[in-house]
Amino acid sequence: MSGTTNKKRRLITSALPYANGHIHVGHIAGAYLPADIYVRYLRSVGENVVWVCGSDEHGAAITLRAKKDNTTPQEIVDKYHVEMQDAFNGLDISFDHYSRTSSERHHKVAKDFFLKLLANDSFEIKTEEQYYDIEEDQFLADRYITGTCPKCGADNAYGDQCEKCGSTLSPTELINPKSTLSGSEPVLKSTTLWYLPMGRHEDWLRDYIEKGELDGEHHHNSKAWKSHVIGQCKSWIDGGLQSRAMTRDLKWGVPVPVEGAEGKVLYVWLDAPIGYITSTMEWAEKNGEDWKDWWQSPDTELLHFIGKDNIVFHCIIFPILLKEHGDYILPHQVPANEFMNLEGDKISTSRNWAVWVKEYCESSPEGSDVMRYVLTSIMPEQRDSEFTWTDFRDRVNNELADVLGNFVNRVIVLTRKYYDSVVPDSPNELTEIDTKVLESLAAAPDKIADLISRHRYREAQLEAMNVARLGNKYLTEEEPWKLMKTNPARVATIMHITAQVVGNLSVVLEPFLPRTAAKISSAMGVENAKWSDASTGIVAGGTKLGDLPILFAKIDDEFVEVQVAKLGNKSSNTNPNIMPQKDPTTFDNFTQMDLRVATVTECVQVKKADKLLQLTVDTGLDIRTVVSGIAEHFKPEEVIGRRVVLLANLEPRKIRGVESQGMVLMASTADGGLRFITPEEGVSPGDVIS
Ligand code: B3M
Ligand code: ZN
Repeated sequence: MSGTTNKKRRLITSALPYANGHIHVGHIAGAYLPADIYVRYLRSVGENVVWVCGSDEHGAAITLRAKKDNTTPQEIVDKYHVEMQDAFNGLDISFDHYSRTSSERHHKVAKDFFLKLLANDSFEIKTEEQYYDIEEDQFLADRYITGTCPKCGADNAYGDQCEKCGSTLSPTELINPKSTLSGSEPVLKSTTLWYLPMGRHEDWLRDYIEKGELDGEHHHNSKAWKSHVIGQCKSWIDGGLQSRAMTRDLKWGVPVPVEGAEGKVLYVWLDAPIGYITSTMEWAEKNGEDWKDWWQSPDTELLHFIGKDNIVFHCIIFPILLKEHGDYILPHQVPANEFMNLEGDKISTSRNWAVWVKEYCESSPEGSDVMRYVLTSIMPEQRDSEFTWTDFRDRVNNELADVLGNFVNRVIVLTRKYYDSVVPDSPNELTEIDTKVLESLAAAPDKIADLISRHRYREAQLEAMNVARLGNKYLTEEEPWKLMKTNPARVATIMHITAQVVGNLSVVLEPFLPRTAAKISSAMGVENAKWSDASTGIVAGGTKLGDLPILFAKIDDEFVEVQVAKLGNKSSNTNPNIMPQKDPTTFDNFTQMDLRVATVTECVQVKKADKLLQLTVDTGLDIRTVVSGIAEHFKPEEVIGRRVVLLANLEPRKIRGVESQGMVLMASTADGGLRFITPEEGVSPGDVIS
């Protein structure tokens, strides 16, 4: 990894995932697997590389989740900080350090950063009107406000964005705004905010982004930024960079370190990228390094692996913050990925339309490499892509099992059969075909390295698999099993060469399939091979090969069906007529309901209202009137005398001129019918239900 060298340093970051939910395959394909491949490759070539990450534990997403689950933000982040790491470990995502932004250390680092910007006059301080929820006694983050979209008229647009038409909004533009916390109408109240005037930075940013683009004109240049990244940045800058508030009126987050700023925290997109710095500090401390070498030295290249929704934060806002601070280097490359869809639809946490990594790894403990393989094969590098379980099955069966697994297995088995597992010595004579195979083999590591350096992981993996294809084809065409009696010297040549192919595979596949590569390298006796050891002489003649279990089990259709059936429904219930469960409520909310047994003593049709019956009920407390919308299902005479369940303390309301003092509970059946809920024998009016 490191040590004191004067070599160029590479600091790699992957987006700090919000600690408010589980990691799914879209996250992995976007920001973690490409970085893991890149870093494993750099380690193999002996580069000075460090890869940091951590949990993003602040922001409205966390508090909203805590609210929903009726718990505290701290409990939410503690839970997901652990569970997200389980997911990463399950797929052998090999961070050098994984941190968290709720730590004391990070709070200090983020506050110091903010104070330096304050001292540098980087902010504009403004007092303005913001939406405030009186019932909840707090200012409302953009995400806490919903209303009608002023652009397309859709309901439930958020304060910062309408998901229907994609427009960027500000909360005050919403029609009929509503607080998602209390449901009440928010009021405007004045507050002070620290703004980052981004407009000041347009000129140098344009140069900075363009430099990434110019580098891109040289086809084989690892500095080349992806065109979709450049495109997004340019359109932001061309649209004019607005000032953005770097503080929020919230209780959860890094407190604004200024006197009189109680109840204010740093904007999560200010504190989160600083989390990369804190994580590096922690790593450096453990490893006897100076973190400043990694953030403040021109010999360091900083690379951010992210998904496309984070581009503006990493290519525009964070560089501005680093520049304003003054001591830091700027990101060298931001190889953002686009999105991965799933079985014909967008991945969605709320609809459970996702493949959850922790769950997958727990149910398929041997499935890490195959999942990595498939995700890399369809990685959304230049455009959105799609994951399907049938494609997963086909790639595992036709590529991993039939090509890679089959080839490696044949080499091991034949060497055992013919030579008691001892690799024959290197041959004196080569045919034209042998020479061609060895030439292709010799060229492969450079080809793969070049593609990885340019963040073309799909193609790189394809080239690595082509090494197995090369070996497979060679073996199939040379048919050593037909020559053993007539030409044993030829067989020895073929088996020596195929051993070299397998030995190379253990090196070039390692970034993609680390577990498989480890199994192969151990069987081939090349455990500690580095990238530069991948050559046509990697496995010396005389090496005794070990055994190797079957590398990849084939996947059957039942597996596919089981996986697909998990999508979209949280329970095992697949009946589309069953209403999904509502959002969680609190025990307190429930105990506020006064549910009673009551008996219907009289019942008549409400005049001029086809749907309504007027019931007189004995509640044990009193005799009262209840209006119920059940006339289409029951005649009055069918209702008289029934014992029912009554919500007794529902606020009285007038319905068609009749005051209704409660609500009779009914079961809505899956076929659209209505049924009474009838208490058991032995229950009388006035009995409380709880
Ligand atoms: N937590 C957003 C996300 O998970 C955010 C990334 C922070 S990176 C500094 O998509
Ligand atoms: Zn809209």
